[in-house]
Amino acid sequence: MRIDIITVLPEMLDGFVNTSILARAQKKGLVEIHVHNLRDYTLDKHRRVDDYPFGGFAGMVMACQPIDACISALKAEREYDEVIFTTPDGEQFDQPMANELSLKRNLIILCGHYKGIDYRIREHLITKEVSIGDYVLTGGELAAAVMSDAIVRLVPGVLSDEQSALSDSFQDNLLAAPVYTRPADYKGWKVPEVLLSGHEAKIKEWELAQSLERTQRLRPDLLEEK
Ligand code: 6GU
Repeated sequence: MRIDIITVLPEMLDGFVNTSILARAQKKGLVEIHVHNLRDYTLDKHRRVDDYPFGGFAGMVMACQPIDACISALKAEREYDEVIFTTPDGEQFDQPMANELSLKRNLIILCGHYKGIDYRIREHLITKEVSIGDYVLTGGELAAAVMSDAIVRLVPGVLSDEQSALSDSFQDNLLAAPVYTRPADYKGWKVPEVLLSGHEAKIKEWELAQSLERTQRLRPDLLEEK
């Protein structure tokens, strides 16, 4: 899978893209993440990518030309399954959306900024508008990073144990059960006895009961849906 992220702040994404699981996934050849600086595509001699809004509103608006030029250059190289725009008024990103997007081949994520982008870009080039939650960020870079992380870890082979993505919180609308490691007794804080029993069926039963209890207590809304 390949993700192309278009941004005015590439340095915000560099660390993320070249660190940890994402870096390993790229080295293994499982995913490619390319970050594009929108300023490289502007025809403006001052490298500007935004302009004043028509109508005299406050704030700046990202102009059509650089965005169109960048997306067109990418599309000339390969077909894209989705051209995503990060915006607080988009569809709410969640685990089902991450699952769906992890099955795609090529994705573009355009990071929103300033007051917004010229609406014609949204009408003509964007295929999906996504928000990561009901709060406002200064730009779409963190949203693009959140989405890329959630998507890439689902690509087969990225996580060492594929089970570990399938047993995530949310994959079955249940929160995950607590986990523990050695020592079994730390300063008198004890690991639940059943986990030390070696009794596999009992452990599975405990795990499900914990998941249900935690979901009921912390996220009852997950049990109500559908
Ligand atoms: Cl995708 N962008 C911005 N700027 N703010 C957000 C968001 C996106 N999702 C939640 N808040």
